[in-house]
Amino acid sequence: SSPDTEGVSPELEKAGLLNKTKIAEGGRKLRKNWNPSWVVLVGNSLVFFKDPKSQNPDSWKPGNSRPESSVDLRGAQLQWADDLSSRKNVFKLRTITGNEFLLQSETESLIREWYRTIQNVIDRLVSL
Ligand code: I3S
Repeated sequence: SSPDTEGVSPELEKAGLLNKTKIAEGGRKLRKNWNPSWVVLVGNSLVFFKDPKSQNPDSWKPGNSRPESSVDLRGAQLQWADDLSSRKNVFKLRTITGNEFLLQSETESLIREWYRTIQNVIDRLVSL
């Protein structure tokens, strides 16, 4: 975990602000709607918050604020997706249930770090 989130919880892997759009629900294509999202990687889940007031490392704790949605990373797939957007630094997350999200940052190092960390969790879940 990064220095600013260390010590919060052994389960909290990463938290930060990314641009997000959902592009499919259960395999059915959706119209894009990009929005900034506070993204929290905790345990087996990627949790999204849209409330700017909830943008802090304690956000994910039960009862602290209500997530917009949450994604189970077991069986999920990641791939770089610069072909799916005019934006740079974009990757696609596909869940086992066929929900698809694009996540993006203007900062290449930051999005690479997110990709690497989420992939590590996905890989860890495969071997459980
Ligand atoms: O992949 P697309 O359809 O070209 O994505 C763009 C559109 O969804 C656009 O919305 P409308 O067509 O509803 O106006 C969005 O505003 C754009 O952000 C989408 O493209 P990018 O390249 O930003 O992912």
